[in-house]
Amino acid sequence: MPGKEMTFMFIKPDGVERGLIGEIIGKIEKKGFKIKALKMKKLSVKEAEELYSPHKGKPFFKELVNYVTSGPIVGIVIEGDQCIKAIRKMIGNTNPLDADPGSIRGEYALDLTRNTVHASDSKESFLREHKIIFEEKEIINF
Ligand code: FUP
Repeated sequence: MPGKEMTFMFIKPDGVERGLIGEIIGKIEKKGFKIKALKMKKLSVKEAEELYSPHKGKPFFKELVNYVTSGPIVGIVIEGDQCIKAIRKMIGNTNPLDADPGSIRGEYALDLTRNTVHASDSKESFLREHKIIFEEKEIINF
């Protein structure tokens, strides 16, 4: 596979609360991508601030950290051909009202903050973000 790479995604508290874990993971698997690591956890404030550190100082930062620590999330490491770009396309625009109807945010979300999923937007983001949730030994090679 020439463009094989990994990306990081997590299902946010609204997605977990509404019982969308299976549907979201199902979409990733049906697309042909491989799940390499999976973990449900409640983020600490420190972990959430680290995850969203590029947005530190922005007016929505505190609300975002409060929200993302309000309930459990499901972290996912995904592998496949050009999966960084492909998964970003599958999750849709940040604002669910602008997300394509077939995308995860387009299908399941209405609110800019409670927008159901996150996915890394670059290799650098993947490398930084997945380490907040996963240890390297938790990524399974098979
Ligand atoms: P994305 O990469 O699509 O998750 O979008 P961004 O990195 O631009 O934003 C990070 C998170 O901040 C998004 F999930 C939504 C949230 N956000 C707000 O809550 N309010 C805003 O005004 C902008 C973004």
